Amino acid sequence: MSEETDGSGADGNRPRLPPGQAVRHEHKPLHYGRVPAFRPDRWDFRILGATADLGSYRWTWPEFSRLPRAEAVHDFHCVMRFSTPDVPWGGVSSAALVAEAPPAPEVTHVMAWGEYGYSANMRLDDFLREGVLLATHRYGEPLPPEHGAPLRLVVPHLYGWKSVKWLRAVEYMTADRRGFWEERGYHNRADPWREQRFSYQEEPGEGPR
Ligand SMILES: Nc1nc2c(c(=O)[nH]1)N[C@H]1C(S)=C(S)[C@@H](COP(=O)(O)O)O[C@H]1N2
Ligand SMILES: [Mo]
Repeated sequence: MSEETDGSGADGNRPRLPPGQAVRHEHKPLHYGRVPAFRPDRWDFRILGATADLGSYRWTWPEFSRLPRAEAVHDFHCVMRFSTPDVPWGGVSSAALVAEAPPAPEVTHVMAWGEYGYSANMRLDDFLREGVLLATHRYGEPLPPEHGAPLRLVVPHLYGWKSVKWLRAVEYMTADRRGFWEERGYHNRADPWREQRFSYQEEPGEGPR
């Protein structure tokens, strides 16, 4: 499991699961809306917003497939109170991608954009956390369509809704803005170790107004 998460006890004896979670091994797909079809000739991935050179960046599927590869094994925590232990992912690390498309110094947050306008916001340091992947593979196989093919974000130290499936863009932002579920009552930060499930739990400074 990830050792990167916040909330470890001072004694280091952190429980295996965040509070209020139960193990579920099957990792049944969970999402809002339809599963989009992947058309490689029409697919692209973009980095938009406040880049250092003010331009936007675009990768076709063959171009994205040539980026340096990374692998990581993480527990996956859904806000619906189940956790799937030890999911192996393969893809491109967020750090490797950001190195190709540097953000302006003012960038504090990113918005991850999926197909059909699904989105999730997070702090830049959460996006760049060790272990965060733009994943193309899971359990050594290409992602199944319902789990986000061809590309999904994996942010294992935050609740699962931040791990945007069918990822198409990352927007660099100079201020925080709520994504799809964050606008609908879910917590802006979503740290499972602090049980940050709902927006009413937000402390001052944990979310935009
Ligand atoms: N595009 C998109 N990504 C999404 C979702 C969604 O509805 N749409 N649901 C999120 C939620 S709530 C969870 S728990 C995970 C589930 O990932 P899985 O279906 O691969 O288990 O995907 C996340 N990514
Ligand atoms: Mo979820």
